[in-house]
Amino acid sequence: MREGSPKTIYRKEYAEPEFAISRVDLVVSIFDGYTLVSSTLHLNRRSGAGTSLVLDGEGLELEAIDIDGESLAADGFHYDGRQLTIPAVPDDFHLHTRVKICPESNSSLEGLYRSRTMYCTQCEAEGFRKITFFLDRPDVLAEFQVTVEADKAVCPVLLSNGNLQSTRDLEDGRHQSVWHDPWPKPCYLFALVAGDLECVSDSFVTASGRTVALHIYVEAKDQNYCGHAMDSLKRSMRWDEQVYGLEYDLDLFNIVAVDDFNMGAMENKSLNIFNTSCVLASPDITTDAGYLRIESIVAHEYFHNYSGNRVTCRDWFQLSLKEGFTVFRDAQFSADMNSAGVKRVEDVSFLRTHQFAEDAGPMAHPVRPDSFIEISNFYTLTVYEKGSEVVRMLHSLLGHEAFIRGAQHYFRTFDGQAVTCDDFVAAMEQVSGRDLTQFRRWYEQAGTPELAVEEQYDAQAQQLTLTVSQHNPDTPGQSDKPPLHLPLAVGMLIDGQPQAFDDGSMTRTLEVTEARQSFQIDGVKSRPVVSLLRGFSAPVRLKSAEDDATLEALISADEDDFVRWDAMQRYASRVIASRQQDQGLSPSFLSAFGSALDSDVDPAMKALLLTLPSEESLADLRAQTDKVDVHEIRAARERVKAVLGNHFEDRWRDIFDSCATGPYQPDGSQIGKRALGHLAFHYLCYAGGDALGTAQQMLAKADNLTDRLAALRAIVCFASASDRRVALESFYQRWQDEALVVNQWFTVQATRPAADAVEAVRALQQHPAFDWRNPNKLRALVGAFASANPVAFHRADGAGYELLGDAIERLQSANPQVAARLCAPLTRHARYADGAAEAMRRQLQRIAGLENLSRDVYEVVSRSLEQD
Ligand code: B3K
Ligand code: ZN
Repeated sequence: MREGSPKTIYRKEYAEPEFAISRVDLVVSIFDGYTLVSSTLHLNRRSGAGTSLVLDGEGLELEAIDIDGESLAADGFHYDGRQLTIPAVPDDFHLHTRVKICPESNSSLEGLYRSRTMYCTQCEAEGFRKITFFLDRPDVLAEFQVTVEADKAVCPVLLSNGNLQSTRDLEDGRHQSVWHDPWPKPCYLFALVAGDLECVSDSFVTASGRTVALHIYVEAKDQNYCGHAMDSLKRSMRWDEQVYGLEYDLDLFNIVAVDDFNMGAMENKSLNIFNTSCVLASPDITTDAGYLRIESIVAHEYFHNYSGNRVTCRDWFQLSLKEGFTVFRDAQFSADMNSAGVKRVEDVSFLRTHQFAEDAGPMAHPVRPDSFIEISNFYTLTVYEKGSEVVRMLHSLLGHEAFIRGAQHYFRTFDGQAVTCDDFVAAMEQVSGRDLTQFRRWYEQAGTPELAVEEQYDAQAQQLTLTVSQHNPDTPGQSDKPPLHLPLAVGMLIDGQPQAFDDGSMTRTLEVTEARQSFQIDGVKSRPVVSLLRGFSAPVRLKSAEDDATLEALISADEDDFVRWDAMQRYASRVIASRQQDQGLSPSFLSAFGSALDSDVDPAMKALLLTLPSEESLADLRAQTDKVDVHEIRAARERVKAVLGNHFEDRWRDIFDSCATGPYQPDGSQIGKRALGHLAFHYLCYAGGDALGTAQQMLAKADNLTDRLAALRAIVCFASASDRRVALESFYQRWQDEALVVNQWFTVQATRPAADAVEAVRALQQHPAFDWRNPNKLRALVGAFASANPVAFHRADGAGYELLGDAIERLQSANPQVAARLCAPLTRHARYADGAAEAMRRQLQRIAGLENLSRDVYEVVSRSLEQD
């Protein structure tokens, strides 16, 4: 275990900073093997502050320090490797320091580091302190001027935030660029890039007629892969003007692609840095899902320019203020650009499978956490995805028009400030005149609320009564929680047809505020089938006991995409859990499935409807009442798939044939067709016939990665070991120079649902294309194995858990953030039966016992073990 317990930080202990920093002048000089950072801060004591100044600074080699030009004597300051303390400072002064850092040996990928041939930064949340001394907290906003210097041949491109002021050549083949950002910003938005990069350029004319230069910087080999990101950026800029009235505020917007990056992308002011996997696109290296993902991430980072940069967070507990809101904004954007129904179902499916599990586990926390040891551990599904659902509920409660006015009021009121989630809700209250006091509990209470709805129909009075009960389960540190305020959107079917309410509307939103509450609906002419939680109007578990006939009616006739999909998921989950498949599936389920097959929805939605609930979501359901046996779940699900594959074989074949597409286009119509065609092909693999022959043909003639991977996956899962090896080897030979495709190749093997995938993953860790320093490769191989291969990960002898334990041990001090994320599957140990749970805990204990355990991993592991 690490020495001394790391300190927990509490939200309630927030105190304003003692000093303001109005201006920062940095000179960053990059040399081979080390970098010098010279900083001049203009500081002002705020009223009531003490005499001493304490700055953050992690692992810096301090070479010089002076105040207003006077060098400090050795006893005039103290630096302990984490904080610099100067006991007595004036009220208004300039502090100059020079430090030496080593980007080349920075494997945490936080602060300034080297990735392949380029240098780049990642400062959010607390990486700036690894570059220079500062008040590294989001509520200190300063104007930055940055001079970057490096060897001109090694790093011809030198970038930072804001506008380029000047460039000039220096002695010894070096050069410099000076950047100035007029918008005061917290240091987590600082960025710097230096390297040998190509620039792909375009421009955008804003609503008010200003021309903004747009640049995407990539390695030369990737310069043909920027078109999709550039188009996505322009669409995002236009959308934010049209929907929120927000216009870009500088004349330059840069994106840089980097291969070694801990997450997807980062919204640094005017210098977004992207993981290559979230920006580069071409039919050969990007799947259909990848195209959509890139569009939404480019939009997300761009939207942060207002929701995050112009108005930022007061402290890191408020992270969802910018993240939840921005995820909501990017989801609105994607819904507008593509199919809104498909986007919603995909988002809900992701949230219910992964965020619900987080909320039910040891790391459960509110959207606005109360405490943390390491903030990097709180970039979670709860803060992002549940946070977005909370904003979506505000949107439903207020209506679109009032919500947008509220957002505009928020941006105007708090421009240039660091504020709280409460400020956001208050802005919404002010414009709408609504009291959102109870609604604020969504920010405070962890856990997924459970909703049960009882229906009563009075034929005489033509009245429907819905009685809604709400239960908020206990989570670590929180019990006896009061009810939440939530919108419950409902609709009706009568005689198998959507039915309007007496005011003519098809959907009515009930506002649930009590633990048990009845709603009367008048003018209902006969007993309806009730369609509940339309659009997934609140992030709750709906505990309903619909009979098969109700589910079938919803599947075949409801107007709401989510409800129809959810009814199918419920029905299929019930069938899979019931072991009914041993005797063949019931005619009523086959008829419901058949009606989904026949339904008149677009192909993308049909593909979602006909996809069985994932093994993960079945496990989540099972965990509500019992211990989870992943092997049993998989076997039952596979049997259902086989029955459906055989029963509807001719239909699948027709669908497969009719979904053939022409030359590849990543547009909505082709993407939907491919999704449905691949699903049909997948079912056909269970129906016998010559599915493998089809897969070989598909692989040979594919003109895009989506088809190629569907075929390769089928071969890897269903063909003999020797055919599998041949296909994998030839795929690798063809694509070995495309790192992003090789990552997919790793994932296909890591997720092969067979016990010996453990050995295969161990062998691939020795493959020349694998690299322990590269987070994409770690996620593609080790992450995918542990989170998406339940059969192998939960192998009875514990070899899967051990593989993950070994990887975390190897990584945890080199890259604490990535290592802490990899722990997630082990933290779910309480879900599983004794033997498995015990073996998972053994790995956690072993990690807990490591020397020099990083704060990140310590927090996750210790919280998971506390749960016992
Ligand atoms: N704000 C960044 C995430 C930073 C993560 C730091 N560990 C990306 C985003 O959400 O847009
Ligand atoms: Zn974000």
